[in-house]
Amino acid sequence: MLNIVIFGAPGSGKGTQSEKIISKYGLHHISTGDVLRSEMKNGTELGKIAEEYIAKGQLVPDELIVDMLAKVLDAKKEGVKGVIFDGFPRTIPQAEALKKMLAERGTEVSAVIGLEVEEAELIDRLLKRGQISGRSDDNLETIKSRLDVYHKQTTPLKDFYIKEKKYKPIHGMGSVDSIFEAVTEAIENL
Ligand code: B4P
Repeated sequence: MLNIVIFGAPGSGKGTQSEKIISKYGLHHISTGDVLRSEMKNGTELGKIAEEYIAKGQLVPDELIVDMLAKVLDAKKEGVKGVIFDGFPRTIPQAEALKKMLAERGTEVSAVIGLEVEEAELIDRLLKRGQISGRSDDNLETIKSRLDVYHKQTTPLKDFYIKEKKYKPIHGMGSVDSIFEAVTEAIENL
């Protein structure tokens, strides 16, 4: 199984590069952001709770995310070659939960692709997306709190995965295709 975690700040290109990885390697895509947005659209109990956190740029509590992820993982199609985790894990407890969940299913994280992008570029991309996405979190105030949350709660994961020898840094500036070339090279070298 090829299990890839795509890691990076909001706006670093996780969703964008995930789409390309899926087409090339036939992996199953799990984006916690997409699942949460679908729950919000359907007005579920989880969606209502998530909406409050997302609109403020905060992370949805770990226990809700971990339960949600376990269900999505078990619902995936049989026979897939692996999974791409997009936007998960975002905290150390989530990373520990993922390790345990995968070990229980006889597998593990193969690599963590870290998209490294300068802050000004992140803000620029998200503001641009905000003009068309209609997302409640793509406005300047919420983007700033998302970046703050990212620095405080998510960046410690980089060291977690460096210690596990799984972290592959990728220069995430430039064209989508040139970044994908670097991503592909990292995957081919696993
Ligand atoms: P996500 O949906 O994961 O949103 P994101 O971090 O903003 O990343 P996204 O994938 O959308 O952006 P991308 O970088 O691809 O999460 C949304 C919220 O849900 C979180 O803030 C949190 O509240 C909650 N949540 C999700 N997962 C959670 C978890 N595990 N735990 C707790 N809470 C959770 O792209 C951004 C833009 O840049 C796009 O418009 C794209 O077109 C553009 N772009 C990409 N690459 C580019 C390039 N090379 N050049 C120019 N533009 C580029």
